[in-house]
Amino acid sequence: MAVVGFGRASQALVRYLCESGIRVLVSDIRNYSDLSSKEQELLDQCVAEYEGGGHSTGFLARADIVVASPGVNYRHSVLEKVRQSGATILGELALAADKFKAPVIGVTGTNGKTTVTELIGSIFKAAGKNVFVGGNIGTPIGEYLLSDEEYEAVVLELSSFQLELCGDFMPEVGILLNITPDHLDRHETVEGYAAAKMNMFQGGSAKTFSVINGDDPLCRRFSETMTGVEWARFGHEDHFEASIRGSRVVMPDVTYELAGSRLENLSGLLNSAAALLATKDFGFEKDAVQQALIEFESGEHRLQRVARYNNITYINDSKATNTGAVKNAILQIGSRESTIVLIAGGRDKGDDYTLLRDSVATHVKKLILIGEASRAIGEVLGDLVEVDYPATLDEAVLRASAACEPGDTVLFSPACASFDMFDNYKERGARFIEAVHRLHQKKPTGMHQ
Ligand code: UMA
Repeated sequence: MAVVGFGRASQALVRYLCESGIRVLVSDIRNYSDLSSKEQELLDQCVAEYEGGGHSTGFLARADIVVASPGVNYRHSVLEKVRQSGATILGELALAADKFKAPVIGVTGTNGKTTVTELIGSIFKAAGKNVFVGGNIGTPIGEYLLSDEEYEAVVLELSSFQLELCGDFMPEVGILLNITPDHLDRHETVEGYAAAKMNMFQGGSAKTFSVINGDDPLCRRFSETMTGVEWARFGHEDHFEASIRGSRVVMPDVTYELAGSRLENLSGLLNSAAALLATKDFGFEKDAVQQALIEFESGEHRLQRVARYNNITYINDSKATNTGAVKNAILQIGSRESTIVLIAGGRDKGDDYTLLRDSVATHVKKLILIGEASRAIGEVLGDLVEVDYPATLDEAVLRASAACEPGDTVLFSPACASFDMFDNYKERGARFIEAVHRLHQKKPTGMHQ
């Protein structure tokens, strides 16, 4: 077996394959000397041969099964040739498909995946269940395969990259939260992107309890192309199986109240309705579930309130790597009547920035654009508001702060990937937080919104 890409997901998988006595070849664009000592040690212990500096047909065609890491495009010309030579190309999910020993809940969609995955995990824990929470959220699926724990459920955040090559994977519960264009540099069209996500529902209702956002136009459009799937819907219509009414989520037998919780906002209510629908048949006590909702804290880098200095609020939304997420953030903050100075930009993913025009025109007074995509974003939105192009994130925070009046909000919500300037969105968010506090020469307070 060969593994292409030696990142976090593949390293866990390689350890699992090695423990299972399978001979593995690994290919990565990084040279052996560029790997960390821990990675080198894993290769030395577990891997038959390593190809560094790129992928070659000659090396990979020696395997009958080739597992592509989530970040490796399966349309890569070398993988194409390897497939033509007779090898099977799989993703980690396809390999794990028949190895789950507990019900699997798969969570996909463009935005909110991490929150819903965490929330479902919290509901299981509040009900006293031992649950594995992993996937795109950061704990690789391979860690589940390696574990001896007796989990009672497996909750997986699943990206379009993972679902593109998911083979026969069919979860007991599948959730589609929303679809807005994302990762078009990889999937090329929104149809291609949605098709990858729809792979999770291939088993239809016979196997998978299929949960979908009934409010979302693209979810509706693409779900109609799936035959044999009976969808349970959440959203704002009274006849949906989980219906949002004010601050409540109403289901046929039970109602949950979210007033006063951190989930009491548009995306929080939708995310809660999805999680409640997905967990409704596990027989949990209402009080335990209600408590999990009220106590839920959303993670870092997602609409994270960093500080308020001189009556200016600073919000870190570094996890917003597409226009759908940024639009949500703008609307959420704008609905509190605060005018926004938006810092955005980074590495372009083929997103359509025109989707931000309405929300920017209504709520944003200045755009501060950084990174590789700055000029492209400026071209699309520059006629609506004043635009500035600083060279660094520190400079962006300084200029955003200077453009604010008391009551305004500095929102860092990039609409792009981070990899042009940072290692990942977490480092990017941490650097934003540092820059905010440095500007005001105070220590981070760790405030959360
Ligand atoms: N590489 C190659 N050839 C390529 C591309 C990459 O050899 O053509 C190598 C790189 O040199 C590197 C490795 O592949 O050594 C990286 O592998 P990877 O990109 O698959 O990333 P992992 O470190 O394995 O992390 C992956 C997910 N990354 C992606 O999907 C890009 C992580 O999601 C996930 O948390 C992790 O597995 C654990 O399951 C991150 C992500 O950005 C958060 N996801 C995207 C998103 O949320 O938008 C989908």
